[in-house]
Amino acid sequence: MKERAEKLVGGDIRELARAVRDIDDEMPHCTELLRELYCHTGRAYIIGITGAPGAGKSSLTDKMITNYRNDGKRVAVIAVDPTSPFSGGAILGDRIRMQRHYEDPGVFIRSLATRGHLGGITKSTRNIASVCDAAGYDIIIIETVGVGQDEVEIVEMTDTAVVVVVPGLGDDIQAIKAGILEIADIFVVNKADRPGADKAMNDLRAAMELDQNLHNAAWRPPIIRTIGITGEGIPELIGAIADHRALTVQTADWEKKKKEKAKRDFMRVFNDLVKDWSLRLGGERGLEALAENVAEKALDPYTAAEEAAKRIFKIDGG
Ligand SMILES: Nc1nc2c(ncn2[C@@H]2O[C@H](COP(=O)(O)OP(=O)(O)OP(=O)(O)O)[C@@H](O)[C@H]2O)c(=O)[nH]1
Ligand SMILES: [Mg+2]
Repeated sequence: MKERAEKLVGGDIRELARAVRDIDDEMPHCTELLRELYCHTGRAYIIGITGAPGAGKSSLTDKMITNYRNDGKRVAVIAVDPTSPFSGGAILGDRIRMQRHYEDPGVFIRSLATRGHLGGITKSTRNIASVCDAAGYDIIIIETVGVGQDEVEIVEMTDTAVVVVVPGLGDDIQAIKAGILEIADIFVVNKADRPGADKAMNDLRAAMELDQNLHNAAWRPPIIRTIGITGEGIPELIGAIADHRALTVQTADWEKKKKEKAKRDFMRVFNDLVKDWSLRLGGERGLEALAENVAEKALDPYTAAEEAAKRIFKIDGG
């Protein structure tokens, strides 16, 4: 495993692809690889691109890659679609949208679809981002659809969160309702070539005006107009990301933020581990059997959860 880790850190792309595949398949030996790689992580800058299906996330990402590549940066893209069990369409779409970059050894693109258990996608995304980080990619772009629970967790692992809305369809309003005002560091109104772009800009501005938390904040999320298919507004977007990065790194609580993130990451790794262990509990006191008992009201969920936890930790509780 040490050898695999060394090759990966040394920039071996085949080793990286293999590691990503193994993580995606939830191979048990991945933990050992991640252990080896951990000390090489923490250098990449992680950008989240979130928005409704078809908002233009991949088109924007494609243009951003070009920009970062011209600047000599290596870029990894992880496209996550938690809403689709297969995501064949999305993956194909990404392939077409970012085609020219697939040949570039300085660019690594990978699409993920939900198939494991709930929350599995978040875990895979986090681990794949770590592996890309260790492999020396300067910029990691994580593309996610919508703002479900999984996405919020994914956004939390990014350094700069970009939220993409499009004119019309009431998307902007929906987005504001879903509480993304809190998670967005930068707003993008994409498809600015379409009618209603001004309205979307104004709606966002108005929503931000109402948000008291934003008034005293050191960073007020800028709203940027883009046209994903032509690349209009991309330099402004890249600039805004750089500004946000500079500001967050400068502020006194950057170190604190990093520590909090590390703590949160650890808690998630712990939770994932416990979840994995609990799913392995079999027999008449196994998780499935306990869940069945709860469903039939033969047992209350509190007692059932305690039963399972006691078995995992081999303690008597209390
Ligand atoms: N008119 C117009 N079309 C755009 C713009 N940006 C992207 N599109 C088109 O919108 C469609 C969806 O673009 P994608 O980049 O695949 O969107 P996405 O958000 O990645 O989509 P999913 O990953 O499937 O959720 C494509 O047909 C794009 O060509 C834009 O600024 N203006
Ligand atoms: Mg896409």
